Amino acid sequence: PTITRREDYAPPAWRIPDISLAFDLDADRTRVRAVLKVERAGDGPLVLDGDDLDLKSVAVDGRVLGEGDYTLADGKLVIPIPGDAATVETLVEIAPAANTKLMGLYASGGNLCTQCEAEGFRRITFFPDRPDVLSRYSVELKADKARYPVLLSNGNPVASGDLADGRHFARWDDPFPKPCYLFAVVAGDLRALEDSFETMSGRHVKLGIWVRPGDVEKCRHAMQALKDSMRWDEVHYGREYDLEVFNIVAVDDFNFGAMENKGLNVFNSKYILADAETATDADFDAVAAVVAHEYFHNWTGNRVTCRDWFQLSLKEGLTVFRDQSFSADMGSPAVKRIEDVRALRAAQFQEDAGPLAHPVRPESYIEISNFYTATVYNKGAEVIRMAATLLGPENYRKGTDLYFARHDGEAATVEDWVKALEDGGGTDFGQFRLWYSQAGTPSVTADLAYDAAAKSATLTLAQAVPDTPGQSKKAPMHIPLKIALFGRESGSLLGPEQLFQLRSASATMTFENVGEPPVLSINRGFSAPVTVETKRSAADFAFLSAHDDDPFARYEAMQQLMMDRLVDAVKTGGTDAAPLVEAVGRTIRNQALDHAFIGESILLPTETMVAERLGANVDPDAVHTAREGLRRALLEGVGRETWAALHAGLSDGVYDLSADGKGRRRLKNVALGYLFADADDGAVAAAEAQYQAATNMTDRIAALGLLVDTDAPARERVLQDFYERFKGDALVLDKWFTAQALATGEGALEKAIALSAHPDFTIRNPNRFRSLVGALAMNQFVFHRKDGAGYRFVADKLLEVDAINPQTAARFIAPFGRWRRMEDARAAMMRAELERIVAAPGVSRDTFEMASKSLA
Ligand code: B3K
Ligand code: ZN
Repeated sequence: PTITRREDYAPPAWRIPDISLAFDLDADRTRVRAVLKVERAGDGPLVLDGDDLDLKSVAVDGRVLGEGDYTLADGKLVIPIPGDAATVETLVEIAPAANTKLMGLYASGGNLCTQCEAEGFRRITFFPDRPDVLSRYSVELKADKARYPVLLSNGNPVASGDLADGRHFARWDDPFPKPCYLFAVVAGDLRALEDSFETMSGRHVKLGIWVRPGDVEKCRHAMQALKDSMRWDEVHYGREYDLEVFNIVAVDDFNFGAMENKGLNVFNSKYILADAETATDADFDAVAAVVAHEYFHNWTGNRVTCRDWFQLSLKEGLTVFRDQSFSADMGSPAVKRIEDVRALRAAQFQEDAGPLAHPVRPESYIEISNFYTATVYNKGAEVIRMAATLLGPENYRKGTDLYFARHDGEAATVEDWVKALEDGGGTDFGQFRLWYSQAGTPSVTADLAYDAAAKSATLTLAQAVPDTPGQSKKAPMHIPLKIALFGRESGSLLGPEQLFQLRSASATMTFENVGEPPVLSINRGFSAPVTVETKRSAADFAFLSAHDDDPFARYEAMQQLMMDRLVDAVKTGGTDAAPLVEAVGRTIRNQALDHAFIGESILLPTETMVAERLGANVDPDAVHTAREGLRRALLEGVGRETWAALHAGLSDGVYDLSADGKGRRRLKNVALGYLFADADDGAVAAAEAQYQAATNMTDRIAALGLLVDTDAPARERVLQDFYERFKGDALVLDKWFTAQALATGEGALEKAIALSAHPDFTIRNPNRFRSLVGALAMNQFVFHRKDGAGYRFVADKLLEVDAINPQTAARFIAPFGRWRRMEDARAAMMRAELERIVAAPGVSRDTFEMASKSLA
């Protein structure tokens, strides 16, 4: 397969300032007429990309070309054009209903919709499918009015009306030049939740969220999030919305979360539809975060777009940072930071430590769809967060203002972004740029020495960046570390927090007037995406978990305490949980802490996190045993009555979506989880009672998620009940599959495999596929079952879906890529599955790239 390299970038030879598209829409056969105004910008013929298009005719300046006048091979339509400008017209036919890749124009639930990023536009018409070709679009849609009463595209609506034979049309103009990956069309039987927004300059924008007729009421949370994001972007970045309308459409069949098409976002319905009965608190938060993310792309992605796909983090890292900041402002910043760091560690740290590690700005790819990764998105966001920390709020804002002023209407690079921050913020990011080019999670070691006589403390810091595929011998990074010392005796802060910039391989930092033995608090707020190794003891972590005033650091101390216990239990069978039990007990009794924070900090690290920490020769059974053992030790140690009282005290039946309401449910369900550690009759009864009495999905699914792990009769009762209640609701049925795929009890794998034959299971819907197969691959204990049956099942399903939808399939390679960390027998079986996948006849380039790199 061909490799695309960053260093090979060349500007386009032709500009296309204008394009008009006319669609004759039909699920089986859609005709697309494209008229391109082309202007020469370099040498050579006009080269247009096309994939799976049935070309009917090509004309240049009104003259229809014969077969000898152009060439069409390997997805390229090459048209020699003698002069410097021309009008090129093509007519193609496409088959949306047969499009199982869900890229280009496809059918979902009887409606038609598009997905073009990254390279889907070429499946709609012939065009230079690259983000640095920006055009003004004018679009005409024609379709049967009864089947497709709603016709939407980008930009502003300019005309609509009836045609003969029960058909109708709509015309849309988008005045803002855009790359083709932001193009969208939707046709279907949809209803809108409508609203409006007055922008900061007093313009009125018509808002619509389009869904199935029965789902309109489930769009209220998304609509509020949209209006909140529009205001937030004005206040925090000075960015105003620019069209007369903003539409969102929710579809059930979608390869990922959502898409920021100009003025017409298309969403996976999972990130729009929400009400108390069907969506958890986490679902509500995800809806708001994704709505905000896609809205924020209007400036970071659309008005300023990417020059080439190696610059992807320019829009994605920045937009993730913006949506994280928005969610923090709308809810609890401390809890949001904890959740974001947990997600980063679970996905990105693993990626950075494995065979698929790559820099935030990658150097090469086979298939760009494989690079929508946690590194590009989440580490990219951390890099911008560090830049903002180093600049401070005012200078960061000067930098972003300059970025928009300089690059509005352009296709920019990561370098343009960093330069704007430097020039606007008045700093030098020379060394800081390494965050974009060097892969791997830096590790920082910190050693604190105290001289009681001199009343001084010395902190010795050192950094190292691990080797990653294709990169070794790395230069030291520019790492902003927020640091503070606490007095062991007084329990209070010894001087203000400091921002230390670690820029060399090692450095020291001295603290004067330290009148008592200090305890180190480092990387507060998770100021840098690094791992920190210190010689701090269990007592130090217990101390910090009680005294640190930085919520993240306090959370982190408890997590370290737990992680150290778990690692010790796996390695030596050690069982001394006393300091941890004491710390957890103290935390849950602390009235000054909010419920959500307590819930997060007393949650045990996942089995996957423990495996990652062990690093090598992992036996997932031993990890499971150790973690379950610690869970029971906390049940007994803190006391069953304490957990039961905590659970009961928070079960007051009040439901609202305030931060406090969500926090109460969070802690209540964490308490139920501990009560369930030995799944005795009392715990099973409590969980079943909660399931039955639940007034909302958060409480109901939490109880179900515990009950699936028992073989008590309650298990089948609640599963059956849940199915009957929600079988008509695809998103909720996904939860039913997921809960079972995450179970770890007797015969869990056989039960999951049996579910793949359930009439409601299908590999055609990505959400459903992920709900079962994706969840199973995340279930470390079961996926890694000793006999290799988990690997076999996931690999079989992955290959099955690869034949129809490569993008969805390729995502499931990563769990196999962890083979190097496993004990020998499992490692060999995982490798064997990867080899089978690489050698499978007809394997997609998406899956081939991921699997072959995972073997290396
Ligand atoms: N930009 C899209 C992601 C497209 C993924 C293509 N494989 C959604 C987002 O990040 O906002
Ligand atoms: Zn995005």
